[in-house]
Amino acid sequence: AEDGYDLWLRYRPLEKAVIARDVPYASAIMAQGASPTILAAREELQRGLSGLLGKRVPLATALKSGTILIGTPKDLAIAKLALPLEKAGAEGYVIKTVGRTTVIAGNSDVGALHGAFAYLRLVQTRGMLNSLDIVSAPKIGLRMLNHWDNVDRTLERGYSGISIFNWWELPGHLDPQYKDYARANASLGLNGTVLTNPSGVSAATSLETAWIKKAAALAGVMRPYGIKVYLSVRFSAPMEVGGLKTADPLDPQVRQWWKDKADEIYTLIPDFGGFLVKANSEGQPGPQDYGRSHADGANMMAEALAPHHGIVLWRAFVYSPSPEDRVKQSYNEFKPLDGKFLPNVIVQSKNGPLDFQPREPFSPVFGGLPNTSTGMEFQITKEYLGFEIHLVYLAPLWQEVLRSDTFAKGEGSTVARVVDGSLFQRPLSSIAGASNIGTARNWSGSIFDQANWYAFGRLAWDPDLDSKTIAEEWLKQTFTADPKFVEPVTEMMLGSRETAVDYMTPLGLAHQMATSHHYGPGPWVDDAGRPDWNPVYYARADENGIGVDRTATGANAVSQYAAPVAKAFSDPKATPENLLLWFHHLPWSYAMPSGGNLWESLVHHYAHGVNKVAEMQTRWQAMKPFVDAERFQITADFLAMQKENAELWRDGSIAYFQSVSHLPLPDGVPAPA
Ligand code: GCW
Repeated sequence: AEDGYDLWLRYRPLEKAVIARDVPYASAIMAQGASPTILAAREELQRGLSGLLGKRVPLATALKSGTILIGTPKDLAIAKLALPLEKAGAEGYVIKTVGRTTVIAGNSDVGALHGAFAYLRLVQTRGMLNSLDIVSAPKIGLRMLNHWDNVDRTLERGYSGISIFNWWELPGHLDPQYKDYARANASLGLNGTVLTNPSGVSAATSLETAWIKKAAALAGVMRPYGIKVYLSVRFSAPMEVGGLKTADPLDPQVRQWWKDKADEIYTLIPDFGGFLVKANSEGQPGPQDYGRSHADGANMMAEALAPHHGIVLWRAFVYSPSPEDRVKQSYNEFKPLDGKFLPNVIVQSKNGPLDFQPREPFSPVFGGLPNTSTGMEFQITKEYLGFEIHLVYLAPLWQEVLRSDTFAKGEGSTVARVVDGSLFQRPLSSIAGASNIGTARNWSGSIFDQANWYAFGRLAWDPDLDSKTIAEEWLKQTFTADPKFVEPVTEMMLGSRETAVDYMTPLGLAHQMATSHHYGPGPWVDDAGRPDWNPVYYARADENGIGVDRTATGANAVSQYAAPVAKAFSDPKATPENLLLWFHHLPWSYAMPSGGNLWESLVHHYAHGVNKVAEMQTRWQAMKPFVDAERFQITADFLAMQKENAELWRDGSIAYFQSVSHLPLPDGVPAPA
């Protein structure tokens, strides 16, 4: 059944005419070398091509005309071809048609494996394979998923079942799904995975010896696929796991405990990636509990990991109840520490200064820390975007962030260039996505949420890729290459994020979701337990107007950006309309550059969002002939739910804002039910 388990690695037979015309030199597979990675590449090529070509593609033991040749220059047949491997880096690849041979090569076995997956992607997306001449290398060093999976297998902010990591059965039993997980990630070129949630006790438990052995078993499955395993660690683990009386990072016993723990981990997992840490954030313990700084905490762990070449990913998602605007706190905390982190520390910041909202400006941490390796953290799981139910393709959101110009070193200092390390010539670079994977047969809860996992991985490899290209690739591999399907559905995906912004948080509003679950609307909520969790704090609507003044006359968050950006955000006329209320408190009568006044525009955005969901429904119905019953139906059902939810967002939000603005509904907008 087409339940979505195969993800984008479906390898269903191509049309006969396409095979004859476009897939030459694939009659047999000749793999050079016998490492587990080369064997994995060979296995994938055989599996993929046999499926796509509709007949078993044999392995060859001698190079014949028409064969695929895969390996590294360690092999003489490949070395003598003078391939442009100097541009492929340690993990990239060359794919080149040489005479009547398709050569797939990397400088390393993992590079060759990435090339095998890239080649299969080309075949699946109906690329022209007659005279290939491709070189590709990842632009970002560490490309990883962050699982918010608890050791009891519950997921924090997961909407797709429970954790695929079955800790109870590990290390004794390796579920075959682990290998499919590794294949899927390797197909995108991801090279790391953090197995555990940075919040809560899992980050301590997983440092116990028995659990390290479980992680080691998973590392064994990931290793051939070029994926390193990392763990989230809890700052207080020396007390909880080690029985010490303190976790003070300047205490010699504590420092020794982390060193010993690191040594133990590396004995069991020689290529262990490192630690992810959430400290002094949302109630998690941290160095500030002892009057120490984030740098003291991070550097203690970095010292323990450095002899083993491990990395500390120290999260910048730090805030506490305070009179200071929440969106300013992360930058305020880390700016004074710029340059104080050891070389194997990465400060990992969420894309925006708040919390994975449908739209936020980029976080000023990007560009603000020239002497710190600054990693990107995106959220693949859609905590604030309708969970697995709403069809929201996230690549346009991520692309918007990556292409934002920080102006940190003048024009062209995009967030992407900060993250890939090139702007400030940083030794380390990283990008992480909070995973949306669980035990659901389709992995992500919905079919279209697979596209977000896919898009994250593709952007991690190349942050300059375009959302449209990625959507087309994914659709062709996941469903069909028929343009009558791919074109309309690509368009639907590309518009879907803006649609969600419209019915949830238009014009730069944020955090209007109901308390704690964050699914439905809650603009009226002012009793979430903490002022900085109250939706009313983020809209500040009253009879005079709406929005948060973050200019110099207000919270002055604009001051955290480079001068040209700060200048634009300080002026409502120069602020992009889609961020207007993030930076400005404006009267309802404010004349919008796009027409009408602020009140009318706001209401129209909500209504427009609902109309667009209705359009998505109609469009999907027309796609029925192209999609198998099961995947068609779950998508149709979810769109119907999304439509109802969007109406609730529209009606609830408008009703609340109207109760403070006391203004009549503009023409063309239905009165709330
Ligand atoms: O978005 C918030 C979530 C928390 C999460 C936190 C974080 C892992 O509501 O569930 O905890 O962010 O990123 O640490």
